[in-house]
Amino acid sequence: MDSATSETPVASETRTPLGASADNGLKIVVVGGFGAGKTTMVRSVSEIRPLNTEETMTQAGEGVDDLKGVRGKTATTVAFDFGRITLDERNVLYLFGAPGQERFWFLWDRLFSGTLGAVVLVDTRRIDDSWYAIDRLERHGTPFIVACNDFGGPTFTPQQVREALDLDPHVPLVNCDARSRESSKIVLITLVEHLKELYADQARAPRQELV
Ligand SMILES: Nc1nc2c(ncn2[C@@H]2O[C@H](COP(=O)(O)OP(=O)(O)OP(=O)(O)O)[C@@H](O)[C@H]2O)c(=O)[nH]1
Ligand SMILES: [Mg+2]
Repeated sequence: MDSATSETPVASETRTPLGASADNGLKIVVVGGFGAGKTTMVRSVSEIRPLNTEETMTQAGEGVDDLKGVRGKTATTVAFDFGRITLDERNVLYLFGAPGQERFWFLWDRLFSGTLGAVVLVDTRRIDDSWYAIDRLERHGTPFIVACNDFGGPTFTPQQVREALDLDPHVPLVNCDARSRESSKIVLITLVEHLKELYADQARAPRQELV
């Protein structure tokens, strides 16, 4: 198999060194169905050259990998993607993109460990492919937001997407284009804001007295 894309240049030509005052690293994972755009998002938003573990898809995967809806895809993530984005002077997000194919799902538990929150990327042409990711995150107790990646397919109202995914009303839902750095940044900011609110709510919640 050819090792594909760790040499692929990032969107920004300049590399940003990690600031000396950055002392708070937050681990975020990008999950979702096969070919939903996870690698694309990590790649477009990372300020360092991202690590991608993509391999060329070969005939050996035929009959194993479900290529429905992703014909023409030539590479797939076989371990994880890794990138970094500085939020402010102190806070840095470390981004991990999960592999989307079922045969690599066993890696997800490891990826979730120590994760503060997750982005579920959804291709609305294949909404059902997102159920597994949402289910795993809910079971793991990892907070998440949902981002519908723009593949130019039919558009659905937020309400339709929420119903199809059976989403809790408190889970933020946004549209994005994973190829765009700005759009991907908005997704990550939405997640960070959501996490802040969750932690603020937890801090406000009355403590249960021990009897
Ligand atoms: N039109 C469009 N194409 C996109 C977008 N995001 C990703 N793609 C394309 O969709 C294909 C799959 O993207 P990947 O980033 O490899 O998807 P992935 O979720 O990492 O795939 P796996 O790791 O194999 O599960 C690539 O050819 C991308 O160029 C998007 O927002 N719009
Ligand atoms: Mg990938």
